[in-house]
Amino acid sequence: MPSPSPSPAMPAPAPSSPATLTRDQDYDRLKEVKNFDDSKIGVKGLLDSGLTSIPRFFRHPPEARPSPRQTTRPDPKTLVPVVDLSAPRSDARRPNPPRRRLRRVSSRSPTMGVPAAVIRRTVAAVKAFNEQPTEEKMVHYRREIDRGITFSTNVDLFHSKAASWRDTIQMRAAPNPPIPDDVPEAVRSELFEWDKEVCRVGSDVLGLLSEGLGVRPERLKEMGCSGSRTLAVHYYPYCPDPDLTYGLTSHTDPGVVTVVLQNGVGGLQVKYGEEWVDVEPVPDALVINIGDILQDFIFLWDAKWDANILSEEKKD
Ligand SMILES: O=C(O)CCC(=O)C(=O)O
Repeated sequence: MPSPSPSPAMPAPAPSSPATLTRDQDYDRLKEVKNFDDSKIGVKGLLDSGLTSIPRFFRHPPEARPSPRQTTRPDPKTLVPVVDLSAPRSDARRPNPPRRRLRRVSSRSPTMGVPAAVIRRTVAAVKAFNEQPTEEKMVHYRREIDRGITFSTNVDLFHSKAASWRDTIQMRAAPNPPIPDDVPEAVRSELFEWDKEVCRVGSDVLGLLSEGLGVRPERLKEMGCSGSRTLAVHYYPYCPDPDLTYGLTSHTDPGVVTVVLQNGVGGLQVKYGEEWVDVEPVPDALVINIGDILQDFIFLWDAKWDANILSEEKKD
């Protein structure tokens, strides 16, 4: 249940009344960010403290704010193909597909084999964790990843120009998972269970992508693409000023592939040319995002690795 009670350690985020925004030289952003981080209450705690407008350090500059919704956007269902991975598969090697279109794929029910009950349990546990009273949750707030698990507001809080409206549990799941006792009890079994499913889905997807690239299904895995996994569990609380900030700013993912469970929540967008296009949630589907490493592999493969990869294939 959401906690209506203010946190005992509530910082004094700059009230966002116009009076506090008059003189830039009076504004110490770093101090405000540090006060907030030291309070350990997170974005949800700020909201529960009763604030009605977001603190200044969450406000993005006018030129970088979400633009008003456009009406003539390409159909995201065409842009982000929905692929039913539960359909029977042929063992035949797929011919080289148009590779540059492999930007994002997703699948329909059954969610790449992830049982609906696992999805329900994971989402419920994450919600319960984030919506527990601030005082109980703040004991888990830490941004050092030494134990393989963090819970904080924005990993880049001290580096970004403007903060984003979300709290995140980050768990390094492989190759060195945290010891279970370091994972908050409210999400412990669920995150490990989810990771097991994602590991299998990731392996499946890497197999399909390998085939799509014209090599053996095991090839990307053999190249070390499945060796490490990080779970980023975002919680986006209600935002009183959604036009002034983001839940998550524009980025590409640094890894190989990202498996995103949208939980039926809209707001995710993908860049298409110069436009940002909504990725409407599809019931029972996961979104697969191609990360930087895989994107680089695809380019390199095209540019100069083809010969090597294919001769490797012939040796097998
Ligand atoms: O929360 C989302 O919808 C997207 C998450 C994401 O893009 C990320 O964690 O890199």
